[in-house]
Amino acid sequence: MNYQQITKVIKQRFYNVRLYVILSSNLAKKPILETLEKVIQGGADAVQLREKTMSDSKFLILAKEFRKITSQFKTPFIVNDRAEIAKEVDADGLHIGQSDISIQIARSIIGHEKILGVSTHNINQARIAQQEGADYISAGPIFYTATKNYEPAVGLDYLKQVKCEITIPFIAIGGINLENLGEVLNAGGTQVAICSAIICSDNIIQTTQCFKTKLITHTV
Ligand code: 3NM
Repeated sequence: MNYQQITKVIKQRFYNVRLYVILSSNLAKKPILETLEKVIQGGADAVQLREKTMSDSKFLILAKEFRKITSQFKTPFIVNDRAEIAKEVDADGLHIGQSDISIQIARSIIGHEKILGVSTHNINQARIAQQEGADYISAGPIFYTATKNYEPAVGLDYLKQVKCEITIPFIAIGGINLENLGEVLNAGGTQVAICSAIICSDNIIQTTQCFKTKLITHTV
């Protein structure tokens, strides 16, 4: 397979991503690269590096390490927010928020072969992201989360709306843990992004495995 074919396969694979784990070094209990290896071992289908306060130079070094490890395990690797770095380290994709660069600019930097994800908090944003060419959206925060405490929880109704209308993959996010995962699944959220419930847990591998098992064994 040539490079473009591989990227196409990764884009297709995003439809099958059940467990998407978001990693931030200021939240993780263990060193960040150890955390990364453990979430991959536990069965994460994709990972995102999200470092809101780190300098670009430090982020670049870390993103290169992430690229090495994720390539080894063939785990899709998405960079949060920093399009130029996503391009430089040849990440599989970029995730942008509503107040980051536009979808058009993001696309012009990373190209059409890479995955582009967009955070959405209401159905209008979801419609626009889909129209403008996002490969997936995140929908949330479903529940209150200290990880993004400035964004009010939107609840499960938003997820149900997205499920009815949106045709690209949608990832439920925000305050999801092993206790409330069932509610998300019952509302139609079969793809989830998890940060603190996994990276702050005492046993990262086991917690990741528990999420994965619940996700893949759920039947509607
Ligand atoms: N984005 P946790 S919620 C990074 O709704 C992020 O756009 C959100 O972390 C959104 O699993 C969120 O610890 C935090 O709640 C996810």
